Amino acid sequence: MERTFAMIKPDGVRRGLTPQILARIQNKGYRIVGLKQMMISRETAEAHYGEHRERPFFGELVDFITGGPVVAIALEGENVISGWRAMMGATNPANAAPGTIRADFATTTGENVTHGSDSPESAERELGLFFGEGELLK
Ligand SMILES: Nc1nc2c(ncn2[C@@H]2O[C@H](COP(=O)(O)OP(=O)(O)OP(=O)(O)O)[C@@H](O)[C@H]2O)c(=O)[nH]1
Ligand SMILES: [Mg+2]
Repeated sequence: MERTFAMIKPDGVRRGLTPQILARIQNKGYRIVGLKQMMISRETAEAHYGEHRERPFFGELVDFITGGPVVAIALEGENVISGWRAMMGATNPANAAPGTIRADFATTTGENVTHGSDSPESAERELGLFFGEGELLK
């Protein structure tokens, strides 16, 4: 059984998409083992997106992700790391397959509604960044 870190980004929260996205997760059958609405500090945002530090859009990305509340989610399930990425669809909503979250709810790469860890290593790192010891269900 795998765990991954998922997030509803500020655009998704602001647009009232939280219930629909949580419903998709629960309809799929993933178990929510951590869930909180929160503001992300600049420090946490820069650590979370550290791999993109040298990219031209890094400042914009950090401004966006710290610009309003997000919903941080820890998910558990069989192959949930790739499964949640598949439910989100391609990074650029224009390339996302119909039925995916990014295809159904977003139009731009910069505001693409959700995040999902891209590997077991990222999942472990990001879960540790957003959830403290004892905060997640056993
Ligand atoms: N403004 C802007 N944002 C970008 C661009 N490329 C990527 N991003 C943002 O940076 C985030 C992280 O990029 P990636 O990690 O490559 O994409 P991803 O893994 O599909 O998305 P995340 O789940 O958010 O990590 C994306 O989700 C976008 O929101 C870009 O060219 N311009
Ligand atoms: Mg990524």
